[in-house]
Amino acid sequence: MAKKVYTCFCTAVIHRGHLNIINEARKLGNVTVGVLSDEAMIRYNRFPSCSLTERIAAARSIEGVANVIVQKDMFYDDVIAGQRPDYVIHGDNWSNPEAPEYAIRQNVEKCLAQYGGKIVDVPYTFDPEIQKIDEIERDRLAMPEFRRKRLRQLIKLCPIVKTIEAHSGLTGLIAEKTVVRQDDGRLDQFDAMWVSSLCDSTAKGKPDIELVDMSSRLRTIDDIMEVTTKPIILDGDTGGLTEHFVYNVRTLERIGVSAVIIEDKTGLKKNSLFGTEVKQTQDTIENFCAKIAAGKDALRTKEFMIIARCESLILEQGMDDALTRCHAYVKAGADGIMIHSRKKDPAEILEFCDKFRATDPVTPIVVVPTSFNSVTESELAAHGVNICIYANQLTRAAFPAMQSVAQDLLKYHRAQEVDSRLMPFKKIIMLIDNNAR
Ligand code: SPV
Ligand code: MG
Repeated sequence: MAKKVYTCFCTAVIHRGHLNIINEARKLGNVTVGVLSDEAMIRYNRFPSCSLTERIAAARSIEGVANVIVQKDMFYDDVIAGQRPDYVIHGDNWSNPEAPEYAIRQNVEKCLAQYGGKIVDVPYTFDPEIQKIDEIERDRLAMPEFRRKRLRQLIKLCPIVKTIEAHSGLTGLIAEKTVVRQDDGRLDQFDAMWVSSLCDSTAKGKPDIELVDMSSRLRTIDDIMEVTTKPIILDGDTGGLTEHFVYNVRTLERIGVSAVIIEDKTGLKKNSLFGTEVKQTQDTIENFCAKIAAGKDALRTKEFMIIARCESLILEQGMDDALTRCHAYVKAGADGIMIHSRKKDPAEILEFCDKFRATDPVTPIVVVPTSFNSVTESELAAHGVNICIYANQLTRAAFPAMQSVAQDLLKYHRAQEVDSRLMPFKKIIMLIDNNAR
């Protein structure tokens, strides 16, 4: 009987490298291709630039492929248990212990060993043409029409959309490229970026009081967009005057931002983390609803999201006020709500989420666990949260590191003492590749 050969594709475009694997696979037996699901692809590699159905059709169209299935997890356990292939064939790029995929190879080896199956490593095809295809794929994902809708797609696909602050090209690259191997060997990465008013202002040495104007914020967004593909959520502060907001949402929508979050405050906005220590005025429900409705009316796509941020818990107005406001904002057209808290204990936020979800099971909920930082993503997801924003940790990590190096340069009058704390330039260059994305 013909041997069974299995290979998994996590690609939107079939190129010479894949065809080479299929050719090698055919020499060994009947070939089944597993197409990695969207959910697994976004953690493993990058967001798919075409649908699962299209990827399945592409795999089916390859000569010599007998069978196409969907692989739902980046680990092969279920597929191997179901298919019991004699061989799993893969490019040898996963044999390098430093490679993020190495743990996957080890897992496959363990699964196959249970019944005598074997891994076949095919020399990885390094080819400028393949590299070019890969670059074109990434560039496509950076285009406004792909990037803008991606946040809505991620909300559907992910248990929780992990979002990290970015305020420059470099921090954008960290958000884009940081991939870690979890304890269980699976890979993970951030899904989206938050352009924080606090961090964007801080990077410019300015206070977070809506002083950094929209032109400057757009400049920051453009720097990030130049070198990334992941979706962007803009911290839109209060949204400003409604008459200006309607223009600004159109600009953001056109350039490919996915969402703006505006908060229900008026007058000189101060950062929420000051809470009631500084004077802050909450907008009326009517005014804020009118601003949301005007913004929604100005949009030209169904993709861009206007998310309403409620400051009732920050300003100690109580749970009922927070719930009343959020439901009203949704009624006015908000595509999501953000609820914020300054409490160390996440109980207040979780109580809000449970109560909100009791009457609204669908509207996306966003939270920013800066103060209540003991809460985990899975706890938040279990209480109905859709987007978790790590709003300022990169800035707060970089600032003390830079400050202490600056102090020690002054102290020692040479650079040797700080060297062990510095990243070799070679590593930074690897982050900033020629194609930038
Ligand atoms: C920001 O990041 O600018 C925010 C979130 O608005 S917070 O600082 O927590 O208010
Ligand atoms: Mg802000």
